[in-house]
Amino acid sequence: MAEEVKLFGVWASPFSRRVEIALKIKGVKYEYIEEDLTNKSPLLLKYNPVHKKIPVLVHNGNPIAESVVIIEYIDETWKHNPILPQHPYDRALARFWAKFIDEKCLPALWNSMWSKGKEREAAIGEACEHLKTLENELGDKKFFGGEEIGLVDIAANFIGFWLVSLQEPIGLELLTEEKFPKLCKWIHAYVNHTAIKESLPPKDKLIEALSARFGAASK
Ligand SMILES: N[C@@H](CCC(=O)N[C@@H](CS)C(=O)NCC(=O)O)C(=O)O
Repeated sequence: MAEEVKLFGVWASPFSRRVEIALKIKGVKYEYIEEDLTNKSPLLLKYNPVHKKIPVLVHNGNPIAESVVIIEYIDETWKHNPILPQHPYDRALARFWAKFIDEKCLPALWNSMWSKGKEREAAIGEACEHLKTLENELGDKKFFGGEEIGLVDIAANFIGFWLVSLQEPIGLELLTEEKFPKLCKWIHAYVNHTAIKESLPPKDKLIEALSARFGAASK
């Protein structure tokens, strides 16, 4: 049966880009549908009635929401070029770190970028602590997944591209070579990986769009 794979996303979203990276790693062809989050389509609301968020992957008519859940689904459906490790313990560790990124790192990084005053100061302190934890977890590996990109690398795409693209233009000095040499080395390998390179948004357009939307809101 011919596969039907559709992705509802937003070009500037690190979450929909995560799914695109996973599909590219697997070499799965897909139809991409850009959503307007200010005017969500009836299809998005139908496919993700609980969260009403992108990304949503629709595979042969079956919708799947939440980026990490989608990546695991992709990995189980197309088994070549594995994204999660094979051993149950290693799989558990990969899920643990992906969860740490989503629940701890991303909120602190987001608030470091866009909140104000004392809240911003506190967020920067917290974000530094979390980045240190990730730096230690990465150690001397090329990727969090080892020699190849894995779940944790894909989950960390906000750090690998969004944070490093935006921090300087918005006057934030967070992820520096001096403080995080291993993460900086990882970022270099990450953005030069073929599947990643093909899945990242244009940097200038991203800076412009996010600064206009969230920078203005935080003033
Ligand atoms: N935990 C979700 C987060 C997805 C998410 O936050 N999507 C945002 C865009 S970046 C969204 O659709 N927001 C619409 C809304 O909140 O109304 C995932 O990993 O997929």
